[in-house]
Amino acid sequence: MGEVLSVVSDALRRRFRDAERIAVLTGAGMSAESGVPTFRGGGGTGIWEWKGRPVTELSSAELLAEDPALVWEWFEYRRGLMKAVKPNAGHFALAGWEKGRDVTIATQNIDGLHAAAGSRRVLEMHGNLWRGACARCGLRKDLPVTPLPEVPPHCDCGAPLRPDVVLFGEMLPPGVYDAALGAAVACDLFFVIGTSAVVYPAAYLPVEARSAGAFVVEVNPEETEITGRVDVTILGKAGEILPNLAHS
Ligand code: BJW
Ligand code: ZN
Repeated sequence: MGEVLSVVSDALRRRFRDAERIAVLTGAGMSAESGVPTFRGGGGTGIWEWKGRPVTELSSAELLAEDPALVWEWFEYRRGLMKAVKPNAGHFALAGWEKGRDVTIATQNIDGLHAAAGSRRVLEMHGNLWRGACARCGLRKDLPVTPLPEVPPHCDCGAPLRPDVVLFGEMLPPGVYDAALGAAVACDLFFVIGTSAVVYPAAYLPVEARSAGAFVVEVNPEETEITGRVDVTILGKAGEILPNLAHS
């Protein structure tokens, strides 16, 4: 079991200062301070629900096949929620880390807030809420507005689009996990931020990074599934902890 801290230690700041390659895995908690709801409520209080259905059902390949209009309605609701949100101090801190070093962010989030904060190497493992994808011709199409003029929106080839998001039980986009794994095993310092670390294959990344010799730091207000398998857990909010790491 690693160390559990409630503030950033000087030893960690030194490690941060000396790190040349940093890899980061982020989850829904990264955007919580921007006002984006997380999936699994704090303290095991249950899973995000909408219209009486849990997110595991709403964001499933089965429901998309059965009732695409309902799945689009759920995504339009989410897009409405996200429309007004902005990156928080945590996103901006990560973007600032890129100065003079190699930083890769593998995010499970579909909100686009890392790119909005200025991070350049962002691997979106679970897709993007602001895009649709065509099952017929493979086109990915930006859908930047909500409400959409037609639901479901259509591809240039005429087929209906689906949200370009990785639903439960679906494969990640080709190559994205390999790219994230490559960054994880090549870094000296790995951060796992704002994720309950229960969804795979994302949750393998900190474990693989540590096996390959990286020092692994978790940032989360609560202990999680991964806490016992990292070097240090800092119990705190991303927007409060991350800006503090670079201060000497
Ligand atoms: C804060 C904070 C603050 C709060 N600051 N922190 C082993 C290997 C491979 C696959 C599997 C496997 N075992 C099981 C599977 C299957 C499945 C899976 O993992 N299931 C588990 C739930 C058991 N995985 C998959 O289906 C994946 N596909 C796959 O592996 O394909 C191969 C395959 C194909 C066919 C069959 C089998 C395998 C795909 C997973 C895609 C998940 N997609 C979702 C939904 C996206 C769509 C949508 O948004 O509607 O992605 S699930 C949902 O969970 C979402 C998230 O990205 C993901 C992770 O959640 P996250 O980010 O961790 O959020 P929370 O809410 O859980 O946690 C928030 C945390 O923040 C908490 O800890 C808070 O404390 C913290 N926090 N405020 C910092 N201010
Ligand atoms: Zn098409």
